[in-house]
Amino acid sequence: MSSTRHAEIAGAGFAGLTVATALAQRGWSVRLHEKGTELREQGAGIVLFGNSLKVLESLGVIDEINEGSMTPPFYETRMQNVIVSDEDMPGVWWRTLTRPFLHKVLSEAARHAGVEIATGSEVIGATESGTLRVRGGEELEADLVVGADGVASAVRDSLGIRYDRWNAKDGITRFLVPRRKEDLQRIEPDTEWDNVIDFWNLEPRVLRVLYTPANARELYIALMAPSDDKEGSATPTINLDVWTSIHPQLRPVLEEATKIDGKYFRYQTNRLEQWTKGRVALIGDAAHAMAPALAQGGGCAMMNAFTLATAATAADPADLPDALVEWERLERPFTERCQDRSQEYASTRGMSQGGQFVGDNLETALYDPTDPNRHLAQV
Ligand code: FAD
Ligand code: 5PR
Repeated sequence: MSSTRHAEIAGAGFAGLTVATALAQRGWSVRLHEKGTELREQGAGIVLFGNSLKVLESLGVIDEINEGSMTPPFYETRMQNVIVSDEDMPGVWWRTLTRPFLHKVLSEAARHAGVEIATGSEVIGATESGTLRVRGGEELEADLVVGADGVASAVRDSLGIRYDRWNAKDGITRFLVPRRKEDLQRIEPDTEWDNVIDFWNLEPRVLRVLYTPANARELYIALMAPSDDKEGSATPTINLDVWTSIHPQLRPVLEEATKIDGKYFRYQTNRLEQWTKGRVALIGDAAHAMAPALAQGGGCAMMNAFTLATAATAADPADLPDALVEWERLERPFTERCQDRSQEYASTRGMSQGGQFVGDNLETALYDPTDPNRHLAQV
């Protein structure tokens, strides 16, 4: 009889790839189902903090991540183009990068760890006894089933797990464009164009540009507007006249954005009654979608993916359902406090006052999911 434990995972986003790799590295046989016909991430840029960077370090990919990412000198916040804060976050590990790059590094790590990746494989549900159902009728049995299938999770909904949902009034359209640093410098020579710059504008209308250099060549820009602003939320092509009328110094990169089809996303927070049922665990946006204000949705997805893998590995296979309940009890409060803080910022637009990377707001960024003693003070 083989003692190898087996996991079936739905969804090859940052959560699914992380848990798959961490389990395979711990001796599990792992199959990862992705409904897309190829493995790829369509998003633009992402900011990661120590909590997820520690996970990437433990997965053995941090050197590669470092080579393809950067730490901007400051996280700058401007209101009506006046600087209200420049934060260098002493003691906080943070990197900016592109999503396609992070996805590629994680996909390669998963393959290297021996994860079997099934693309074009759509999961339609799961059962608490530990089966995953795939479109076409296949029922796959596993010791552990993971729903990492995003905000519209079929695994979650098939188990009848209920949840509350909050939508913010604002939403965002995101692009990856060339840096155009020399052109920007010609327009505003005194600006440090390697900074993250959060260009807030509330009057005469709410139009905000979050400017995030992701490496030497690529810039992530996120254009935020209320969902009832037809011009500000226009896609697939942004309204260049409207955006340059408020942010004229960003013209070179806004022009680049007009060449790309954009998609407007509204912020959403989901709170589930439970993250686990029997042998099934939910992670990432399937379990805890959050507003992006503190840039921790992906970070929490990766840290919960990693701690799920370590908790499941430490468990006696017969007691896995209890171990999952205990994992949720210990880990969930950290994510929920982050969700609450992010939701509060999103609904008050409080980030426009700057200075947010201090005190309790850094709890998630400073959390170390790879430290086995992390709960000693809490339990
Ligand atoms: P997803 O990325 O949604 O991946 C789910 C995967 O499952 C996809 O590949 C999908 O195709 C697949 N799938 C779905 N259904 C099925 C099915 N039925 N069967 C098989 N496969 C399926 N986070 C940060 O940490 N830092 C940031 O700076 C940041 N910025 C953000 C900005 C915005 C505007 C938004 C909206 C979010 C931001 N986030 C950020 C959050 C982050 O993007 C998400 O939390 C993270 O990508 C969630 O990862 P996931 O793997 O859970 O889900
Ligand atoms: N931070 C990041 C981000 O992408 C967004 C926000 C904050 C990295 C939105 O895209 O506040 O909306 C935000």
